[in-house]
Amino acid sequence: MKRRNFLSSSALAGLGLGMGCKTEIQEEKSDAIQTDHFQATVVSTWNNQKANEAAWKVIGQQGKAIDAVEAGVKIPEADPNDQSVGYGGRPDRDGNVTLDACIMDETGNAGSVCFLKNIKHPISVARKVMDETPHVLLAGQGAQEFALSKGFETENLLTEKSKEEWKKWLETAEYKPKINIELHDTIGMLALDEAQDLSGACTTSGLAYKLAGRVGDSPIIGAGLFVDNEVGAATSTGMGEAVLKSVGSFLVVELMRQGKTPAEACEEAVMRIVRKQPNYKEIQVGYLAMDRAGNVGAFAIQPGFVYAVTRNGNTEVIDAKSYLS
Ligand code: SD4
Repeated sequence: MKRRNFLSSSALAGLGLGMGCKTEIQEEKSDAIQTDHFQATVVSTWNNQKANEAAWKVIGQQGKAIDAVEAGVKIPEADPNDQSVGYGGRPDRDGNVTLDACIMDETGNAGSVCFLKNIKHPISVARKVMDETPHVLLAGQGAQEFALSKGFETENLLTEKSKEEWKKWLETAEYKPKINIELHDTIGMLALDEAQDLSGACTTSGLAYKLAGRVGDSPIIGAGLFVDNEVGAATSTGMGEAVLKSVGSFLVVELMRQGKTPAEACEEAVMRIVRKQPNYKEIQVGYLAMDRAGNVGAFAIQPGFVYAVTRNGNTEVIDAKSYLS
């Protein structure tokens, strides 16, 4: 068929006018995973109980998952003692704290920022990118200018503690990210609300002492986070390069679409790294996933990855299984 004919007939079909039959969209079989029941749930990477509690405040009052995940991850973003996220995050090797974050809602809308400096809540800037621009990802100076135009204020995010540690690191300046230490505490959060809608958020200061300009998986839709309301959602933590190279969170969701449980999907996505990336023994990657019924699963390369699950207002911290022991 010539392109123009194809376009006009598909446009007609799109309007349902083609042959008096269903539209193409209606004809396409939905691959939504069927659920008899579901349970509103909040999950997040690492021991982020306080973040879960903040998210649950929204979910428990019949609020939306998208508002819950934003409220949740803002807790570690504002916490100076969390040195992997927001204020207090460890800097790059030039001493600049640069932040990455993304957010995705039940409709598939997404917003993200990367290489953002001096703004405490990158997740809220990402939300504004999603809600108030036609774009998905804003970077660096442009992201900061956008944030300022939306009323965010600049502030110094480098705390004395992170500054001192960075100065100590400069004495040797050996760049070897340490498993579960420097790769610890990035928050990826997934929430399922009482309307059975899923959303997710992910926010980080990235790898400590990274090269200036380095961006990891956390702000990249499909890598650090992916949400498909018909199937489930996934997020990651650890060595972002390994996740980027395998489009990890998208992979986890697609594996759930094919019938794997959240735990099985996370394990298979980890195995993809183990099979294809020769340095897997030296790195950590953890995946966390939830299906649209609220079932949760996780898997990591190395031991030590934990995640927090909240249901009915009660939070439990669980050890993820891992490939290496
Ligand atoms: C990154 N995935 O920038 C992040 C780091 C991380 O806990 O997860 N830290 O690669």
